[in-house]
Amino acid sequence: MRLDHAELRVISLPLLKPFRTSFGEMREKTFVLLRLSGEGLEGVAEGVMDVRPDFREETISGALALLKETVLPGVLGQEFTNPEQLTRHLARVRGNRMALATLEMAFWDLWAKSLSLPLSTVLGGVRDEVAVGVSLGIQPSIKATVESASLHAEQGYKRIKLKIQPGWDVEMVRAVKAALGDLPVTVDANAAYSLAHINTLLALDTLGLDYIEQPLAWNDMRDHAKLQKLMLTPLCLDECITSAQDARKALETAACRLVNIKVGRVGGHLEARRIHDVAASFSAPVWCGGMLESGVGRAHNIHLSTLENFTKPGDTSSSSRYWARDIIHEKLETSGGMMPVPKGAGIGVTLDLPFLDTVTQLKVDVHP
Ligand code: OSB
Ligand code: MG
Repeated sequence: MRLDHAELRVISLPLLKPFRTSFGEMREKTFVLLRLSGEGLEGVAEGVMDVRPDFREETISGALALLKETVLPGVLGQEFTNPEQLTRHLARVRGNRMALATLEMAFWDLWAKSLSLPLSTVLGGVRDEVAVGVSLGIQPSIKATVESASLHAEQGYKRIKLKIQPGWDVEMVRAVKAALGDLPVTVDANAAYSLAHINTLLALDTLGLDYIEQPLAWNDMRDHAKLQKLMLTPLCLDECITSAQDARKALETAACRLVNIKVGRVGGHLEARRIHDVAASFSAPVWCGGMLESGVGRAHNIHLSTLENFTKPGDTSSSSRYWARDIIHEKLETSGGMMPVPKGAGIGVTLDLPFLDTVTQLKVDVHP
């Protein structure tokens, strides 16, 4: 596959409801969209970098500059036979996994299209629908949280994940657990705690949570290993894991017992699949996380989630929970907590270009 042209856009989509985590509140989702063309076909992907480096260190402006000035000029006009070959070429870039993932994922879409196969088939997926839960942001009250959790449980979502932070944790989680009965409940702290909060963390350990996601610092596996020793509840790492090597070290040192795989965080589908395989070798389950993606990132996540060891429900819930209007024509909606895998070649979704133009803040063309 010869790569001919790339178009980078910055898109901003208003969220139906603000999404609050321990690191801040999002009212709209701003992201980089890449359209990559070669041999008369087009692959698309979105980056999961944010405007500010408050989830991990990458930013939209940094990723745009790197892609436009360094990474894309290095691949346009070149021939890549498969994603492995592209990834070997990209390995010269240190870090910047989110920026690289944007290109790698667009290439997988393009490559799968050139084979006239769905991405899930090319990746080695084993199912045509994937189990999903929801991630609920920090709400104004416990009552509002219990109501939202119950509503999503009624809609059939397979687990409820609650965002927590110091002061918004044990009491709230206890109330939701009491309302939901046997439905799996998890919490995600987005790195808001330290070992100084050990009493709160040990209280969370008594609540029957399925797992606790990234309680401690975004770059600190060591303290997670200390904490896991003191807890019965499995820890799940998100921010800490950017590669299969990270996942191997985390599982080897028991810093976690399962992994949230975000394809956009780890450099793309190839690395995501390696993490999936490493976890399987430790008999550790994985699940597919989300970053409030538009339909494009959502479709990539769904295809990835068809791999065998994605045995825990992911975060790829219905698009209509996030947007009044998505940037793709297809509807990505769950029923009974199951998200169907989009049919057709590649990621199986198509851009609504007239609408996309109305939400585009910046557009850059890159030629060989
Ligand atoms: O930590 O999983 C996270 C959203 C933005 C940034 C980080 C995270 C999240 C979510 C939402 O939990 C997942 C989703 O609904 O896409
Ligand atoms: Mg998380």
